[in-house]
Amino acid sequence: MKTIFVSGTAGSGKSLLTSKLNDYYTRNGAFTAVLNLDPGVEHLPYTCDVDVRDYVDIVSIMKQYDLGPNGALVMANDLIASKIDDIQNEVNRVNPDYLIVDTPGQIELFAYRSSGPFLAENITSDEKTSIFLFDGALVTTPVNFVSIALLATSIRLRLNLPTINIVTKTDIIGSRLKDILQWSTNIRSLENAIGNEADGDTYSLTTNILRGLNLSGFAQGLIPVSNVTGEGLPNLEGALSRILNLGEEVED
Ligand SMILES: Nc1nc2c(ncn2[C@@H]2O[C@H](COP(=O)(O)OP(=O)(O)O)[C@@H](O)[C@H]2O)c(=O)[nH]1
Ligand SMILES: [Mg+2]
Repeated sequence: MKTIFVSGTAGSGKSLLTSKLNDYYTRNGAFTAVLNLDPGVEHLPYTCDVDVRDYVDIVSIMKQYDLGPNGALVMANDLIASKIDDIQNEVNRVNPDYLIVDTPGQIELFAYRSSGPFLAENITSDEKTSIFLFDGALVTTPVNFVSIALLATSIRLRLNLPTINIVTKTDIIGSRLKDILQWSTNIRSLENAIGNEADGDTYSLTTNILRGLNLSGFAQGLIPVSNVTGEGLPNLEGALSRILNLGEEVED
């Protein structure tokens, strides 16, 4: 089994991508399963094979511990780690070729508390990787782009997995996609764009962060993906395959 964690900011398209990737692999003859790790989600665009909500229930946590929704979400995310044996047993029963893991809407609850890194480390799998979603609707200015790139790097640090960075919602951002893709590979063009947008403290902070990110190997480019039209999914599958299968791709 190979495991793919889908991470990114709230609303960046994690759940929709999980669904599309699941369909894509299935259409191409691979046996996949989906694990939902979001204890707070109400509607999902796919049918879960394994669902953390079967083990952690937000409403009963709110009642039992007299917590509001935010406190209950924090607690629910922390409780996920204690359910890893149950989750692993269920995954083993399904025993897919690929397990796609949809992570909680609020990425900081998953990645910066202990449960996310614990799960990423301890789930038993031949290979593991993470996809980080840059929300196409958010990264339309160079300063926002660098902020999200910093977050992507920070999440990579926390989950400690090889990471593929993608930009989503390419169907709604039109010609801005061209700039975003150029910024993601050409640090100089990004620095110039930052210079046009920002000055003073914002300029120096953004460019200094960028240089640090660059030294940590950030400028690998983003794979453009639309979860609505499916554009870019074959490229994403290819990139996943290079990490998970040492280059062998599923049939298209
Ligand atoms: N146009 C467009 N909308 C998208 C795309 N990906 C996600 N969405 C929409 O963005 C919203 C949030 O997506 P969701 O998958 O729930 O994000 P999550 O919080 O990261 O799991 C939903 O309304 C999706 O339909 C995309 O590639 N293109
Ligand atoms: Mg989601």
